[in-house]
Amino acid sequence: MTDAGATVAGAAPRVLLVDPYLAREDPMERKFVELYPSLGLLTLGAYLRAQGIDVAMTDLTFARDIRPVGTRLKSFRPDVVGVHTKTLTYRRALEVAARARADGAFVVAGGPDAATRPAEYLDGGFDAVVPGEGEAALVELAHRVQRGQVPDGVAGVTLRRNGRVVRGSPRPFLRDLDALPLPAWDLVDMDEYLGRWERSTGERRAAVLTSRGCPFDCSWCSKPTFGRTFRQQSPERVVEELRALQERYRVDYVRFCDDVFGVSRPWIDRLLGLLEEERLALRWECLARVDLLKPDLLRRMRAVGLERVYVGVESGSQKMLDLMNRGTRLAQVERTADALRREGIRQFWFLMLGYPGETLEDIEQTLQLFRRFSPEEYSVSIAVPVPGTRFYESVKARLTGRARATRRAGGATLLYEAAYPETLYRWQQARFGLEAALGKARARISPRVVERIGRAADRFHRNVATPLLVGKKPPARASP
Ligand code: B12
Ligand code: SF4
Repeated sequence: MTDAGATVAGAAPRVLLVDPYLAREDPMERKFVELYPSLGLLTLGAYLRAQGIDVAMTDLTFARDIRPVGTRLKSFRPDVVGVHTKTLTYRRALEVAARARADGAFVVAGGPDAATRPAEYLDGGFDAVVPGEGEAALVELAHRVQRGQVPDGVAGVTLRRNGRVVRGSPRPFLRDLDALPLPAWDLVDMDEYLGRWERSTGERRAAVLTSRGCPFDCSWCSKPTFGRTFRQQSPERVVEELRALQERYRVDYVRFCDDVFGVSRPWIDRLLGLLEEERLALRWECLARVDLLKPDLLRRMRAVGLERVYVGVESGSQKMLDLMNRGTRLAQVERTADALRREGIRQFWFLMLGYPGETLEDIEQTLQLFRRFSPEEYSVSIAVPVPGTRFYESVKARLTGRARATRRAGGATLLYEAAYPETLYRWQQARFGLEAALGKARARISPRVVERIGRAADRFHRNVATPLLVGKKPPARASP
């Protein structure tokens, strides 16, 4: 916890930002989640400050419970408490709201979860929700609240009036991301974040965002905050942020957190050129699309420190990629996977099972693709129909009624009546697990032994597991 933003005299509104994510409560934290402070809140904090607002932040990431919020409420006495929301932290966010309201603060929620279900946050104790981009909306709201006015009619703010949910008119997105100040890193305990990274990897890692939104349109993707808009900072502004992280915090590894990194080729060419000139000696990783990662680009990226790429491969069946409206081709997946291997860049594949239209044969194609390229890391999840997406609309009459995928299940819960029972998908997930283990074993034991184990597993899958879980044999062509 930090005490940045302590009381300053004057008439400026006082805003306390809260991240209600407690790492110790998150069963997946140790396995999957990489700890970085919320860039949304750090940017909001910097923007509010630049507008003359007094800002403090309570980041619960390393806390034991929400008590630090109470302490900060007493010392800072904010007019407004702004809480960042993710589905995972829903309950904690409501607790924070109750605590802050008890102290007389106006409580507002923002972030991806509140954006998808504002009414539930209003019913749960929040005074208002900012479902979209937060900067300008929060500034106006804070001034209104500080003057003792109800912030209804403020563009981009949703609240309840006489029992009805009232949405302010949409607020235009910020046009120039370069105009945003650098994130207010001092609002959180950067030493704790960086120290943890240093202890576990030897690197001082930080997250950086170069753009907002994504221009692509995958059918299952939920984009409640920025929709299909896409804006990016100039490469010069990105380098300024990287330099600041190096100079102030000795950061030597960066995760670019953009939904898709390097959407525009001229933009990425310019950034790589600057990184070459500046010789920042940073290593980095990003998430990108196989259609954008051309081999010559990967070579240049590698030369300026790219270590790892997350790629949304999703399926080994072109039919499924088309149904998902991914806009990618299997040939691009193959070309990219080959080029990544050649350049010595780690690849992390995202794969998805259970999307409507998928047959056992499609799943088999995905497994075969995985077997061929053996990515260093991967995640294979069961498709989650998120409200507001075309996928959700297409299956909403077939929802199983089981709430959202639980955290512990980690994408292993089937939320709608798909082609096969949940156990079949779980079994298929286990097959990918075995495949990954065999891929790693190839370096240590004879490839012939590895192949034999793979073939035995395939036979078991075909002759025992599939009939047992699906109730019938898969078509002959589905068999490898
Ligand atoms: C980078 C990223 C990460 C990084 C860093 C997370 C971090 N600490 O910031 C890592 C990889 C660690 C990560 C982890 C997880 N993530 Co993540 N992540 C993202 C990603 C790609 C970008 C987040 C970001 O920086 N956005 C840019 C900033 C500027 O936007 P923003 O945070 O939304 O904030 C703006 C507005 O929402 C609003 N706002 C936000 N908070 C508030 C608060 C107030 C009071 C107001 C007024 C406004 C406001 O104003 C901000 C500025 O305009 C998003 C997808 C996306 N495009 O947002 C997913 C996303 C946020 N992650 C998601 C998830 C599920 C997770 C995990 C739970 C996944 C997991 N594997 O376990 C963990 C949770 C970890 C945690 N600490 O909470 C989901 C959340 C969905 C949901 N409904 O909850 C998203 C939306 C992806 C998705 N589509 O599924 N994530
Ligand atoms: S899945 Fe990725 S590429 Fe597709 S729309 Fe969503 S953010 Fe964009």
